[in-house]
Amino acid sequence: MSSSAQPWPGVIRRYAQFLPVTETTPVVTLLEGNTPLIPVPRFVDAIGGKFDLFLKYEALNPTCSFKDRGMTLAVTKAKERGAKVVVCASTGNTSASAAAYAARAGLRCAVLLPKGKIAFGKLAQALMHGATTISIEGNFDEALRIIRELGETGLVEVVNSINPVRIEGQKTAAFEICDTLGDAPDFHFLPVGNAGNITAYWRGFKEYHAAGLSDTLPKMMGWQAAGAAPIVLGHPVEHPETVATAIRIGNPASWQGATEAVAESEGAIESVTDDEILHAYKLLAQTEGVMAEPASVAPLAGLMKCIAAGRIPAGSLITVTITGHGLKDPDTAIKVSGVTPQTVVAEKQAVLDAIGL
Ligand code: AN7
Repeated sequence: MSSSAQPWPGVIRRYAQFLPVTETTPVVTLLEGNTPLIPVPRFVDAIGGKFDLFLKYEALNPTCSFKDRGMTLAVTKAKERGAKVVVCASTGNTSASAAAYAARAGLRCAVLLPKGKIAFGKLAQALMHGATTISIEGNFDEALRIIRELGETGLVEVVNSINPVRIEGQKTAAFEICDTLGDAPDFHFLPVGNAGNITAYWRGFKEYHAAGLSDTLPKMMGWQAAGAAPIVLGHPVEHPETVATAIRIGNPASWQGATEAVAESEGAIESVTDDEILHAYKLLAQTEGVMAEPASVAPLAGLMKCIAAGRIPAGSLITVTITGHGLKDPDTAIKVSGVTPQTVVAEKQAVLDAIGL
């Protein structure tokens, strides 16, 4: 590092002017944000695209998902208010992030998870950071209902995105994209589960534009899994199902924010099947060396559909949020790779044979 370089201070200090903080706010940070915007030309070639595509690789946040941007602010504000216990419902990533930031802040944390539907890495994080980890015999939507009820008791601080500061923190990803590209992209693609992130990005792009820090606004393109697509269907889904457990949500809390983002930006929210998701999952990993969790590649599956339908003008600038790391869900990765390691004797010739040389 040269002597003039400033170390990255985390998203609250970097973007304080856009966030509900003051000089005396006790910032709880793991130096989240400043994630890379990775060009993926081999993937674009593989899907027959004629445009520039960049991945906002949020897997490189401290707990390996985009949730850290909102959680740094949610836990900071909880601490500022003197809360002792933070709670959330989660399909996995929010709980991992809440558990980590609560540990960092010295607060207690309790997380409610849909039993048996949490990717293994995410569960490991909640347990390892010392959160009280509770499996609900029900899905995410039922867990969130209980969290709302807990919030009303006044005993706990809710750090789900029904807490508005979560969305405020998450909008910083849109700022970073504009800072890196010098302007907003033409399209921004991302997965939609509880719909907080699409709401946050749209707010971020609009605020940067209003502040004169970007000249254009992107079309917001949100993607749900076909078995958990309430916004696409126009009604809640009682029993959501998808391999992309992160977005296995039937009644999104930020439904209205998502609908507004799409209407105002002239974008869309549509769905992709689990097969389409898993195809994009493997293709990205094998053409670019980028490993994403299944929910994170729903927008790439969606982009492939858009190309097939001729909806992407040649020369467009497109960004996609890769919301979580592929290592979060090692079981799905091993299953989808379709191979197992070969065992051979410990001899050079056996290894050459195995490689096919
Ligand atoms: C990897 O962790 O809802 O539409 O409880 O983990 O803002 O909900 C996770 C959501 C996309 C959807 N990609 O974002 C939770 C949770 C990944 C995610 C989403 C989630 P939102």
